[in-house]
Amino acid sequence: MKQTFSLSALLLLIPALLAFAAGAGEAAEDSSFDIGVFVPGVVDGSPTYEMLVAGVQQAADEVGDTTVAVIEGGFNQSTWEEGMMSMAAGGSYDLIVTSNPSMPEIAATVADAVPEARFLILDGYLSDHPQIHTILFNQQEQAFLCGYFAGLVTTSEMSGVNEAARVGLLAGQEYPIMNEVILPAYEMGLDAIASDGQVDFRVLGNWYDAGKAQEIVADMVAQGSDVVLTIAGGGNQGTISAARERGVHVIWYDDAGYDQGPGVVVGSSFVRQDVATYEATRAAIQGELPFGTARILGVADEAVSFDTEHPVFQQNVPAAIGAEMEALLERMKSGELELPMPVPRS
Ligand code: RBF
Repeated sequence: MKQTFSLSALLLLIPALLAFAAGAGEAAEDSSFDIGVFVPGVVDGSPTYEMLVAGVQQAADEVGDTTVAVIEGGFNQSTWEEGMMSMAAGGSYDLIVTSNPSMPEIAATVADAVPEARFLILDGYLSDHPQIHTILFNQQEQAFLCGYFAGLVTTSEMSGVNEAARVGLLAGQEYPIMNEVILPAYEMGLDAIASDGQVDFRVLGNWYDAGKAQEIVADMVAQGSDVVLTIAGGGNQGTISAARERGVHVIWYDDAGYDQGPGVVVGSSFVRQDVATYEATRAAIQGELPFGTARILGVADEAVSFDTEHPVFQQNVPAAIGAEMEALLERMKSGELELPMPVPRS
């Protein structure tokens, strides 16, 4: 059973719910295992959240006697802590699942107020809270793969490619992992192919405005970018439109996004957020998730990769570039090229 709620209705209930916080453990008393998924944003258009919900749902379907409620927190980030608090204090959920690097800190505050609550957080890191388990992906590897691919494209004979080794990165917003890991690793990957390469880094300012994304990317192309990595949620559709109009190329990030814009999205890294969520949710239902610990998964765990097998990739990208990407993945898997994910600061 799956239900989707909006956050605003829940927020009205917070004072009453907090009064009953002591009863939060009661969810465990009925026979079903009840899961609440808190989506910090909206599901549609953000591959990271689509995979989160799919992973939880798959675990629930397989194990049985499990309910799933999806609550979309929306784009006003200042309301997320209240939203999580109302979910936890209501005591209806045996497990709250959420995702993004800002959520561990929010969940820790909520967990301290509601000691019975348990949290599984994807795409975040917190190693020492006894009510929280986190799973982070090695974005140093992932963004390096994208930068390396951008370098191969911008120095290729592919259509729409100019002389300058200039490539783009559009981010929904700035945050520590974006500024300190993704952007530098993307630059490092580009540098490995084109030492004179340059990254044009732009920020959309939200995770939904495809119209504004289209304008920004059009300007990036006018300034010489011939391939753009897009990490902007619903804004990604604007990146695709601008690139299609101007005959340049897009790199997708969280899931294998070739079908989003066949022929425009020419390369895609991906993380197995769906698989990691599925496995961890299943473990939680079975009482086996190690709360109080944090994991980082990467290329060697087959949790981060670059999809060179999709027919759209093979049609649009010269075979030599595909071979270079496969060789790079091999070097990462074997440990010849080590790109450890820095443990994020809180
Ligand atoms: N990524 C999305 O695709 N959609 C979002 O709505 C979204 N919201 C975010 C909000 C915050 C506060 C932060 C720190 C990150 C957000 N991300 C979002 C980025 C996401 O966590 C992840 O870094 C990227 O998807 C790259 O893997």
